[in-house]
Amino acid sequence: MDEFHKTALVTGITGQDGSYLTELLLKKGYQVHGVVRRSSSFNRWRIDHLIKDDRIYGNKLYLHYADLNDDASLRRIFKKVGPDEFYHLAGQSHVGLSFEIPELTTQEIAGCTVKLLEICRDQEFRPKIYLACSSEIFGDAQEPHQNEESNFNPTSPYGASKAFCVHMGRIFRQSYGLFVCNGILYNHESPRRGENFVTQKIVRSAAEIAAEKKDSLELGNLDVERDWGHAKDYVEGMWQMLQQENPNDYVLATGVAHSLREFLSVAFEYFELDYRNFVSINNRFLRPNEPQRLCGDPSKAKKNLGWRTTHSFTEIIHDMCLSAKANIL
Ligand code: NDP
Ligand code: GDR
Repeated sequence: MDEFHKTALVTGITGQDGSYLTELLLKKGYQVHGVVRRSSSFNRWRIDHLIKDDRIYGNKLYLHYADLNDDASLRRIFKKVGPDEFYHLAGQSHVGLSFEIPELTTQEIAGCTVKLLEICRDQEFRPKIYLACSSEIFGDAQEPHQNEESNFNPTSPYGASKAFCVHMGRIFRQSYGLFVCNGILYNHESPRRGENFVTQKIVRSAAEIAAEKKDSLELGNLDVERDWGHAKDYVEGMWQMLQQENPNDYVLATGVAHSLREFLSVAFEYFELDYRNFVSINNRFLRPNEPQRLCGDPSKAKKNLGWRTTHSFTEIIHDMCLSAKANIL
C-alpha cells in the first residue's frame, strides 16, 4: 500500500512519544487514530494543537476512548479502524513508581501487551506492530554498551515487565508470523517530558529557582549514568522499523552515557546557576534497586534503518530549558 494512504493506530497518544509520533505520521500523510482514556481532568495538552486544528482533527486525526484494561473497547477500535500499523506506547512508564505499584505495572505493561498482540493476531488484515520496550530490560548489564543480543537482567517490576514484552513480541513473530518490532529504547527527553521524570524535574526547578519562585531541589540517586537522546529522533526510528520488509528488534540510543551530575550542571548553567548550591538528596526519591549505568549500542538501527540522532546532549537540555523558561514567564 502507498505510504501516503496508511492508517495508524496509536496507544499512548497523549504521552510524550505518542504526541511526537502523531505529528510525524500526519506529516507523512497517515490517517492517525489514537486511544485515549477518560480522566477527571483534561490531560491532552501535548496534542491540543492538533485537536484544535479543524483541518486535522476529524479529518486525519481521530481519538477513541478506551483503557488498556478495557478489552471490548479495544477490540471494537481495531475493527472500526483496521490499522495498517499499530504503535503500542501506552502503559505505566515510571520505573521508580513500579516498585510501589508492581501489580498494576505488570498488568498494564505485560498483560495488556499480550492482549493487544492477541487482538492483532485475530485481525483479518494483521497490522505491523511496534512495541515500546526499554533499556531497563538490561538492568545490571554486563557489557558497557548493550545491544539486541545482550542478556536481560532487569532490576525493577517495570524492567521485568518490559523484558516479558520483548519475549512475547519475539514469540508472536516466530510462532504466528506477526510483523512485530521490539523497540528497545534508551531514555529520550523533550520539552514534553512528564514532570516526574528526572530531566524535566531538574529543568523546571532550575527555571523556577532562576525566577526566584523556588529555592531548592530534592532528588534521589545522583550517581547514575544514562544514555539520553531526544524524543523526536526516537519516534522517527519507531516509524522506520515498521517500514522494513522484515520485522526485527532494534536498540535506539545515542551510544554515549552521561552522569546525572553532568545533566544538572548543564541545566543549571543555562540559567547561570551552580546546581551544588541548590540540590539535596531526599531518600523518598531513592529506588530499592536500579542500574548504575545504561548505555546502548545503536549500530544495528544505524545500519539497517539508516537511523541517526540529530540532537547533542547539550542541545536536548537547552531545548528543555528554553521551553521551561518560556512557561514560567
Ligand atoms: P508517557 O508516560 O509520557 O505516556 C504514557 C502514555 O500511556 C500516556 O498517553 C498515558 O495516558 C497512556 N496510558 C498509561 N496507562 C494507560 C492505560 N491504562 N490505558 C490507556 N492509556 C494509558 O510515556 P512516554 O511517551 O515517555 O513513553 C511511551 C512508551 O515508551 C511507554 O510505554 C514507556 O514505558 C516506553 N519507553 C519510554 C522511554 C522514554 O525515555 N520516554 C524509553 C523506553 C521506553 P494518559 O495521558 O491518560 O496518562
Ligand atoms: P528512568 O527515568 O527511570 O530511566 O525511566 P527517570 O527520569 O525517572 O530516572 C532517571 C534516573 O534519575 C534518577 N533520579 C531520579 N529520577 C526521578 N524520576 N526523580 C528523582 O527525583 C530522581 N533523582 C535521581 C533515577 O534514580 C534514575 O536513575 C525512563 C522512563 O521513560 C521509562 O519509561 C523508560 O523505559 C526508561 O527511561 C528508559
